[in-house]
Amino acid sequence: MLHDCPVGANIVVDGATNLDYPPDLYRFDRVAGYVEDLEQVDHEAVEGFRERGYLAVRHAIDAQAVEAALAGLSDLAVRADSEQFPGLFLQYESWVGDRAAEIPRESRQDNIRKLMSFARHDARLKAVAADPGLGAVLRALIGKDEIVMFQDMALLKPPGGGREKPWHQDKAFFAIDVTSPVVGVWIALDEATPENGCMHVIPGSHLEGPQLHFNRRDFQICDTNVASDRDVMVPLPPGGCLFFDGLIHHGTPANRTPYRRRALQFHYCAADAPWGTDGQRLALFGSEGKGATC
Ligand SMILES: O=C(O)CCC(=O)C(=O)O
Repeated sequence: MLHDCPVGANIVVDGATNLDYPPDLYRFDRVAGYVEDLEQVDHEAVEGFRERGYLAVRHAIDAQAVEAALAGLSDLAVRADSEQFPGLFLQYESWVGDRAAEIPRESRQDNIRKLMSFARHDARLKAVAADPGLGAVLRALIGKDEIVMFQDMALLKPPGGGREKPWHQDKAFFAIDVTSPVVGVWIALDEATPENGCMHVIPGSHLEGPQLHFNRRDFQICDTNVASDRDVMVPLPPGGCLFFDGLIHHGTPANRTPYRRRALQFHYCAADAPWGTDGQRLALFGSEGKGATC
């Protein structure tokens, strides 16, 4: 395991933009295989997930659910206000700096990078998290009948440089016992393309155990420790989804297009999964991750 992460290889200098990261950190020449819809997820697909650490489904939720989710997100972005929506968390893009209060409500959506803990505030978004078809696949992947969603977030990656999410493992952010299965589901609401920052994964990397993460552009795997030569991208149409293991190495490059790339991401575990302490998480994934959110 790498115990150091040279800052020079991870661009964090003052004045760096969202587009400043090593140009060869992501590969754009290999695309994941897919199953067409949730009903096609059979024993073989579940076995493939165990082996590769991910399962891509081209059509998971229908166009009506996508429209409803987008309307829910737009409403929340406009109305977000911590008194009205306790627990709702907004993270703005770096270009906003300390000017968040000056952004007109209608333009917030194109300046927000992340909106967290929304499901309890909007029935349209909650309906996606509770979709029975997604639930059936999640139960099969987790291997338990009783599962819980423990984190919900929307990743908006705005047009014109919405920032990269550097390579990471999601379990680096959760104090769940590291041996308990965690499955994330990432649902495209706009078409997710190589140009606007679709998901990238390293197949099989979930079997390699926890990796040290470092606070560089984010709490991330050191750029020099990423197996970019094994990178597979997962472009998706709106309504398509990616199920992925909580230990798989994954990331998304910046949005270099003038179009939105909005996605929902939910994390699930068994209802009886044991949770550990933050200290145990930091001991496995790196002490620089105190207070980090996925
Ligand atoms: O949608 C994105 O840009 C990145 C999502 C992701 O991998 C995460 O937040 O853990």
